[in-house]
Formats: sequence, structure tokens, C-alpha cells
Amino acid sequence: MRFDVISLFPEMVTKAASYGVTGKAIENKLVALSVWNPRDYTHDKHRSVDDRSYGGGPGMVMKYQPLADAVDDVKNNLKIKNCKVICLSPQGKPINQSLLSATITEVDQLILVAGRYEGIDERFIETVCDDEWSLGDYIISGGELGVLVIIDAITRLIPGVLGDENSAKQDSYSDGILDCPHYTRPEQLVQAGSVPKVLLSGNHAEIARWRMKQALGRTWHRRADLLKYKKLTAMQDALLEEFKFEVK
Ligand code: 9D3
Repeated sequence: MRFDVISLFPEMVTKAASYGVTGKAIENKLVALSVWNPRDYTHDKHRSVDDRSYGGGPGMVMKYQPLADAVDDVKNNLKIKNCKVICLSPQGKPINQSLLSATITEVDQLILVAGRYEGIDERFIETVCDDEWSLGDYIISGGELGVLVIIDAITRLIPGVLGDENSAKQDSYSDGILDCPHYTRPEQLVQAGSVPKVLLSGNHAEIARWRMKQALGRTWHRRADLLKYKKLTAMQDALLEEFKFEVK
């Protein structure tokens, strides 16, 4: 997978992506990341990437031409067949795991356009972008953090990126439900209590059963919306019923 990011703050993207799982994946050439600054595609003496909004009102709008020329440059340089241009904005469709896993099967290159200011000239979104994505219903200051979230989440899905220990299988095993609680040493904390007994039992079947029950129970408590369309196995149904009964 290749990520080509169009951003006015290139270092925000390259620096943040250089840590942890994404950083290793880049080092190991499992993903490629380049960032392109729209300011490098301006021709006026002030190198303007934004201008006032037609119709008036506060805030500046990102100009069509520097963004379109940056995207053209990426496409002409690399000529990758299965490429999508995605722009990040509060008006986009909210991303989720299934949108991202569908994307990785369809595409070898993502061109991610990070908006700044009040937004991007709508004609760029209509004619250059294939889709418009959002992080969700809250306001942040620009698209870069959205770009980083997408790069991180997609990189985790690439075979060979995660070790066997915390593999993508582990992630998808608990697909659509919340994770169970976790504990580490010491066994007892005077201020905070002790570790659930079953986890010390060495009975792996009982432990797996307890973990699934806790995962289902807290999903029911905290995120009932996730269970609404989720098909549970007969075993999961029984475990959740047990959990609910014990709560009452
Ligand atoms: C007054 C209207 N605002 C739009 C709802 C102005 C505005 C706020 C923030 C315009 C652009 C931005 C910058 N945000 C993003 O570029 C952004 C974003 C977000 O704010 N929330 C969730 N996902 C994303 S992805 C990019």
C-alpha cells in the first residue's frame, strides 16, 4: 500500500507516522508514505493556497488549483492503477473498520487530502476526489489527524505488519464488540482490589468463556448500538444472558 498525503503541514504527518506500528511498517517497506505540500504548487509571489469565500463570511477556503496540481503530480509520478483520492472533512462519511477494510482490498494507493481553514473549494471535491471521509461528529482543526488515523488503521490490516502476538486476527476476533478487561501483576492492590480469580486458574476454556462474557456484557452496557445488528452465536447469546442475569 502507498499513501500520498496532500497537506500544508507535511511534518505533522511524517513525524507522527514514524512512531510505533506505522513507523515499523514504513521502515520494513510494507507501506510507503510521501507528503506533498500544496504550497509547492503555487505560482504567485505570496504562494497563496487559500482565498476568501465567495458570498462572504469569515474564514478562508483552500484554492482548487494548488490541490489539483499536487494530485496530478502524484498521479503522473507514480501511475498506479488502483488509486483513490479521498478528502478529509467534517462533511465526509464517518469512517469505520468495514469501510477501511473494504478500501484495502480495492486499492493499492490512497491519495489523502487534508483540508485546513473553513474548507476546500467544492469543485475540487466534486471533480478530483472519489470520496469524502470524516472522523466523526466533532470538530478538529484540519484533516491531518484524520489522515493519520486512516494510515494507522489501514496499516494494521496489511499482512505482515502486526506480529503474531497482537495480530489483526486478534483484532477481528472481537470484531464489532468491545474488548474484555485486562489485568497484570500484582495480583492484589490494597487501593484497587484483586484480579478476578478465574484468570489465575490456568483453565484456558474457563478464561476464554469469562473473557467473552465480559466483552459481551460491557458492549451491552456501554455500546448497545453495536449489538443491534450484530449476529451473536448461540454460545454468545447464552453468555450475554448470564451476564444480564448476574447484573440484576
Ligand atoms: C462552521 C463550520 N465548520 C464545519 C463544521 C467549520 C470547520 C471546522 C473544522 C471547517 C473545517 C474544519 C476542519 N476539520 C477537518 O478538516 C476535519 C474533520 C473534523 O473537523 N471533524 C471530523 N473529521 C474531520 S476530517 C477533517
